Amino acid sequence: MDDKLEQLRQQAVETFQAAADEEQLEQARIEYLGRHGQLREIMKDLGSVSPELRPALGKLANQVSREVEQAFAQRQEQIAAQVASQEAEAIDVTLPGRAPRVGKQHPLLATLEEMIEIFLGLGFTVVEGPDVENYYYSFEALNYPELHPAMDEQMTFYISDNALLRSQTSPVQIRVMEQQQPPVRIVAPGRCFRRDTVDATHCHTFYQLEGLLVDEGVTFADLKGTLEVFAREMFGPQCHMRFRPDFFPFTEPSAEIALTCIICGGEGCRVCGNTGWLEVGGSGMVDPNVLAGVGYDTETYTGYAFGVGVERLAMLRHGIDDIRLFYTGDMRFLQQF
Ligand code: 2NL
Repeated sequence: MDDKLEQLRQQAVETFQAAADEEQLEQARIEYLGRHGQLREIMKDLGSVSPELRPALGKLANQVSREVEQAFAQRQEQIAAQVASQEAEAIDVTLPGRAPRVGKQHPLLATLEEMIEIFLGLGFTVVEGPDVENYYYSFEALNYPELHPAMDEQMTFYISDNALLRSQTSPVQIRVMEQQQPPVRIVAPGRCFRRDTVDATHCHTFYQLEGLLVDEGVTFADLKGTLEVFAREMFGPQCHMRFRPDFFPFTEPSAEIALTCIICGGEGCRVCGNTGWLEVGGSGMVDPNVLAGVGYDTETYTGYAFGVGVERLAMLRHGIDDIRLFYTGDMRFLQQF
């Protein structure tokens, strides 16, 4: 009887521990602890044991019974915990997928790259330079007179007496000319800064694309022809450029550049103020003083230059009426492109 109980204890504990799931555990419970289970069977035999041996055997039987029940309860807990953690980790493959948020190019940069692409096709190379410039490259090399309002703190951000945020990308082009003799055929894209009051069409920080071509025999006709090609490439064959006299210290003669209003096709509308034209920048023949300043022979070389506002073109391209939308980072605006 002792041996039987001992054997039962061992077998039952092992079987419970080996049960892989609730079903196997239940089978084992019926086998050992059930109403017709092995433990009950042995207990029944207890009645036929002699009275002297009965108390000791009874005690052992109770102890075995407790241990076997404990082993069952322990395994039951373990399996329950396993099931719970599996359920928590379960992946419902029938759920619709979560689309990852994919970023895309900002409309301003997309416009700038489109512009650059056109000038690359026309044989220009791209040059870049620092946002922070000194007085010489910002004004002196560009033939500004000694006291010009553009140099005033009212219009330019100064970091120190001789360090300021560039208000156009021309300094980059001056640096290139200092480094090489003509022919020069470059575009200089980049961020520029002016102390403008922010409104629907002005921002203190904006993008500009400047172009410069210096060679023998360059004329104003080359400038007009090149920009006309640019306008058509950018906005289609119906788009043309208009040149009107203007003034810049660094070009002579100078011309304002306007595009056929692409909103109304030149008919006249609210956006173009009924003129059929939209101003997008300035241009002209590089002033001989600028060429001489970088050491070019002004008897041999002439050049043209232009500067176009990137925001202006992006606004026209997409029919955007407020420049500030480019800079607020509002996803509702950006997701439209
Ligand atoms: C505008 C006007 C312009 C230039 C930029 C230039 C550069 C050099 C020499 C001469 Cl290195 N000119 N750049 C010329 C004419 C106009 O920009 O309204 N920009 C938005």
